Parts: sequence; C-alpha cells; structure tokens
Amino acid sequence: LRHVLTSCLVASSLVLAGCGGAFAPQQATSRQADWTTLRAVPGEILVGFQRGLARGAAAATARSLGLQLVREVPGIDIAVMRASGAVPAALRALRAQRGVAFAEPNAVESLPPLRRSEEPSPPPSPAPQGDPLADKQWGLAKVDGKAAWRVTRGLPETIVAIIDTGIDYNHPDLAGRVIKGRDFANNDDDPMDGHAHGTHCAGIAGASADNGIGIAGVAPGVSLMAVKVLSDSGSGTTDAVCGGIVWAADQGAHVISLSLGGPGGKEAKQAAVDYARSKGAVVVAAMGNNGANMAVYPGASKGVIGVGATTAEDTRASFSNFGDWIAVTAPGHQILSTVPNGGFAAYSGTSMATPHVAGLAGLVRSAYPALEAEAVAAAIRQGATDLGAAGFDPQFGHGRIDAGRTLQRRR
Ligand SMILES: [Ca+2]
Ligand SMILES: [Ca+2]
Repeated sequence: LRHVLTSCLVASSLVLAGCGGAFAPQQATSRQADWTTLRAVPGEILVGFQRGLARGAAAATARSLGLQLVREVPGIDIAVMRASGAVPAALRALRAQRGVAFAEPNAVESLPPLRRSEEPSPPPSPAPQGDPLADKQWGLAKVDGKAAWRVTRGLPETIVAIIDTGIDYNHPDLAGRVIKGRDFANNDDDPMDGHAHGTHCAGIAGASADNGIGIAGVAPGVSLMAVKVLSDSGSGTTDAVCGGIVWAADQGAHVISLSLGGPGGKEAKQAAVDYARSKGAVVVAAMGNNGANMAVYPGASKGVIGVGATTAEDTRASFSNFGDWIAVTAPGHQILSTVPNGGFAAYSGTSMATPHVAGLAGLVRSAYPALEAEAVAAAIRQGATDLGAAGFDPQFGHGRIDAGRTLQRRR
C-alpha cells in the first residue's frame, strides 16, 4: 500500500508537503490543501547515475539530449540538469539512457509559515545557574532527559548536524556550541538562520544546560553543526537538501537531523541517506504534518528514523503523519525552544519532535562511541514507551522516546 500510495503522489505531480513549522492542529486540513500544488524548480531534473561511471558522463549525457548541466551533487553521482523544453519528455529520454539510475524533477522543499503557539518573550533575567524556562519544557521532562544525563549530557566531539534554515549561532543559549557549516541556500560559508525554524530545532536537540539562560536541549553537551539548505523564507530544493546531507556526513556528523521533507525527490534523497549511512551517520527525519497516512521523504526513506509527534498527554498530535515506516514518536506540540536574536518561542510540528530524537541519538553516541548507526536506532526503539496498540503500530511506531530508559538500560 505504501508503495502504491507513494507512486500515486509522485505521479500526480509532486504534491508538496511542508513538514515544519507550527500548526494549530485544527488548521492541518486547510493547510494541507495549500500544499497540494505542483512545486518543482522549473525545468530542473535530478539525474542519478550508476556508480563507477567515467567522469564526464553527466556532461556527455546532457549534451547528447540537449539539456544543460547545471551542477553536480558530489559523492552520490547526481547531476542537476535543465530542460528548455517539456520536462516529462526529458525525463523519459534520460531514463532510457545507459548508466542513468533515475531521473526525477528537482522538487521545491518548503516549510509552511511558522505558527507560534505563544508569542516569543524575552527570557527572564539570567540566573547564575539552572535554566529559567526549564519548567515550561514538558517535552524534555516527558522523555526523562534528566535520567539520561546521569549517564551523559553528550560530548563535544559528538556532532549533531541540523540540516535546516541554519542556526543563529550567536544565540546565548547556543553560543559556543555551534559548528558553522555550509549554506547551500546561498552557496556560502555562513549558515546564519534568518527564519527561526533551524534555530528552534537546534535548541531542542542541544541548547546549553545550567547556564542561567532559557532552556536545556536533550543533549546539552554535544556540538551542533549548522547546515543551511532552506532559505530565510523557508524554501529550498531537493538537490540542496541532498548536498547538505552528503556534506554533513563528509564532515563527520554522527547524527543528521532533518525537520523537512516532501513527497518529491524520493530517489535522490534515498541516495543521500544511503551515503550518510555508509559514513556511519544516524539519520533522523520528520514524518510530516499532513495528519495523514502519507509518505514524505526523507522521513519515509529506508534507513531513516522516521519521527512522528505526540502531545503532553501522550496522544498522537493530530497533524502528525503516520504509516508503517514510522520508527518512533517524540514531543511535538507547543515545544519551547530558541529563536533568533536571543529569544524563545513555542512551536508545534513533527519538526519539533525530530530534534528530540536527534538529541537522544547524540547522547547514545556520546555514551557508546563504538555503537554503529543501526545499533543506536535499535537502542532508541527499544527504550521507547509503547503507546497505542500493543507493540509497534503505525500511529506511534515503537512508541514515544524515553531518553532516560534508552541510556540507562544499556548500562
Ligand atoms: Ca540554557
Ligand atoms: Ca504501540
């Protein structure tokens, strides 16, 4: 069924689902309608080549079919080409070429506008220690972060990459913790976040603890790597997302957190995920916010920990997608975290659930550095609190993560 559904979605012209942001749950239906429009970069095609082809194969293929070679995604044998004529005809011609593994439109990846559950407020006056907003962090309490911290708070040599709109690396509750990575949206080396989504996700995974400021992340000791693949308006392309995943893996990221996605770019995202996995990275991605049994990628890609969202009452958040590819759920409703310019705000979405899991993966990796990616994923699944129908179910996966149990039971 999953395969059929996915095929239908892709065939019916790249239905796009934003996976981020904050939703009042009752708005999910109308917002979903907004996203079901054709969204691909005009004329652009992602062409995957079989491994081991000679250098220059992409250029030769483009030339022979009258296409323009725009750029290549290093490491995974994918080229971005532009067709001046009809894209469907170019896709057919490419798929018939020897050495071409796949061809698909270069999708637009975008976030819905962020809806704040509450207005951002200036943090209380800094205290000498503790985290003044910690009592509002129901998610961190729910996953029992403090029990996990008795084993580890995460090590700075453990790198959790946040592939998103960038990170405000000057935020006082993140400063000194962020590795400035690449900006694939603007093609430069400054991944500053002018949006808020990425900074919010970064804080959930790893805001500093006991510094007298704001909140604490799940893994307040790890390093956070900022990889910007979405612009300050929250949109990007499949090739930028793939480029960011490959780049983070090449830089040694142990965990890759993806609070983004859509039904497009399935083949290219799978190639990027496979590459990151081959480098040993744990890949975590959002299930999406359509409130439906609907596959978005990379959340539904093979080898990914797909994350759905739960509420403070341990129910499935109504906007959270579900399906038999889900791995776990995590808190994703009215989650307080960091936003640019030193602020804090609460947002909702599977985007917010995902970095809880990425932070937990960072803790597991810190405590057990020799553990391979699949074993980290298994530890997270096995430590989860079963919800809904007994055992694995498509609504909650293996359950809502429990950081304390995951870390403690491996001792
Ligand atoms: Ca703090
Ligand atoms: Ca269950």
